[in-house]
Amino acid sequence: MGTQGKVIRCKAAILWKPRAPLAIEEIEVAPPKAKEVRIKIVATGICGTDINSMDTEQLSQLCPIIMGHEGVGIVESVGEEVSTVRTGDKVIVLCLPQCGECNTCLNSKNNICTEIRLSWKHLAAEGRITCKGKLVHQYIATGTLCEYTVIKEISVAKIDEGTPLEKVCIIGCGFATGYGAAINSAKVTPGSTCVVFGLGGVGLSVIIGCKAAGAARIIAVDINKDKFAKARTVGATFCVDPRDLEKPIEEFLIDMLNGGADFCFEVTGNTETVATALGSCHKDHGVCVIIGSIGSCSNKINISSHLFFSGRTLKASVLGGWRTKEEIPKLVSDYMAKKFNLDPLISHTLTLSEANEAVQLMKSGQCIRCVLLP
Ligand code: PAD
Ligand code: ZN
Repeated sequence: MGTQGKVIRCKAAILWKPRAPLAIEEIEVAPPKAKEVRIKIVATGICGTDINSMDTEQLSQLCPIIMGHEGVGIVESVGEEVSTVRTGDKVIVLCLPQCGECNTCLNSKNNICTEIRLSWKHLAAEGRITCKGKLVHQYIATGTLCEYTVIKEISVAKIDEGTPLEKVCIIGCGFATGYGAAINSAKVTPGSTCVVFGLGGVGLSVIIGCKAAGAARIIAVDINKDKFAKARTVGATFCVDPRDLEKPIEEFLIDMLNGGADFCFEVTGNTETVATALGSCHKDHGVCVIIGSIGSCSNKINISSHLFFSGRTLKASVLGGWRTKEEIPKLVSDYMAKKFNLDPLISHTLTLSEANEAVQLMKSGQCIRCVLLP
């Protein structure tokens, strides 16, 4: 290939400061070093997490930063010691890495590889990407709103040759997160009742997971009624806007579901909705899973102690509990085997140059997932 070993100049959507629009800039992407992979990004989704983060002051010390973390592409070249992918492979970017060597990867049942610290620092391959002479960070150690990127081998997995990349990019975060929260984290049981708060791409994926697990009733809750039609398409049996009710939504749900839901999911990202979702669970056995990345890390969740004078469980879920490098490619294969449909989740398709339009579509609540093509 003509580009191997050379610096690639290409486009990226860069955030120079919080709350600013994304700037489409030329970046320089250096060749990958040991255990790194350079990827030609073919499609990338925009997630609610990108949108929320872009407006937080915490991102200011990381700017300039390439946003995006739901990416797929083709390996352009690999550094030394890379053994799991090679040039020409179709790959999915993993915003939660799996190193295969840390205590979590080797022993534990959870999926939080200790290399997640790269994600918190927003560094994938330090110093490999520059713009106007400045080092550029990569959001959640990925930064997929670009034409080429360099990331660690532990943050990328090979997927089937025949995969339509423009569809499966959203498996990289939104779909895997929601679907896995139902299947792996909550372990939704056949015949159960489920309530999903927040009907974005992640919440709708929770509904798909609840349905696949055999839930009998799936209640979809959002303050934007425009989301209800899609929720019904993917499996919701009842939709409700809490603002239309005369009593608090948890009281409404406890009455409707004979004491509360078996499983509730917080997928709005609001701290207040956590207590609401927990309070909507059945007091003796209800399980509440928090998925929404609850705003800033300094936020506190206010939960009345009476909610725990019984047997409720409150738990968190990161990237749907999947051990990413092993299991995300299997999810892609499941998509190819038609075990679930991603079409209802992709409401818009634009180009990388239209990244700001995609951000606005997400902010206005009109969009489930917008996939950006080069
Ligand atoms: P989104 O913005 O598309 O969807 C959020 C939905 O919540 C929208 O439909 C809103 O209208 C709705 N909503 C907002 N406030 C309320 C409220 N008070 N009551 C009911 N509904 C409300 O985002 P998304 O689906 O891409 O992501 C959802 C959250 O999940 C977001 O906080 C994101 O940061 C988080 C997330 N977590 C992980 C993880 O691994 N834990 C991964 C990916 C995304
Ligand atoms: Zn995401």
